[in-house]
Amino acid sequence: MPSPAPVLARPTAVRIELYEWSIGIEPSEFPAGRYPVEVVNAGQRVHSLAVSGPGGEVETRRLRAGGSELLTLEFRPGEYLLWCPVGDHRDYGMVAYLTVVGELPHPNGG
Ligand SMILES: [Cu+2]
Repeated sequence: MPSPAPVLARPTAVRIELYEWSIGIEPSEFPAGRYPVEVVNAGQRVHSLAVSGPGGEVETRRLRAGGSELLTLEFRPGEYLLWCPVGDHRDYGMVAYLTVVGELPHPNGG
């Protein structure tokens, strides 16, 4: 018997770190739902974060080194693209993907 597919844990929050020159996401794969997203500039330069996916597109303000912004995003199933829209940072490697699986929970919890 094949073992059942692992069930991804529902995170309490998603943490995204920006630095030169990449983007760290923890976790980078999780079930659909609405989560707080903490975006932290862990680098030395000014960065910001743009997120594009099935739910639309959002962008943080520009964050100085050490700055952060808390977003609450509704993640729908599918692939999300994340990048830093400051200057040419995306070309330098500040681009990442995350995967959202499953279905959105029913609004009434059913
Ligand atoms: Cu940047």
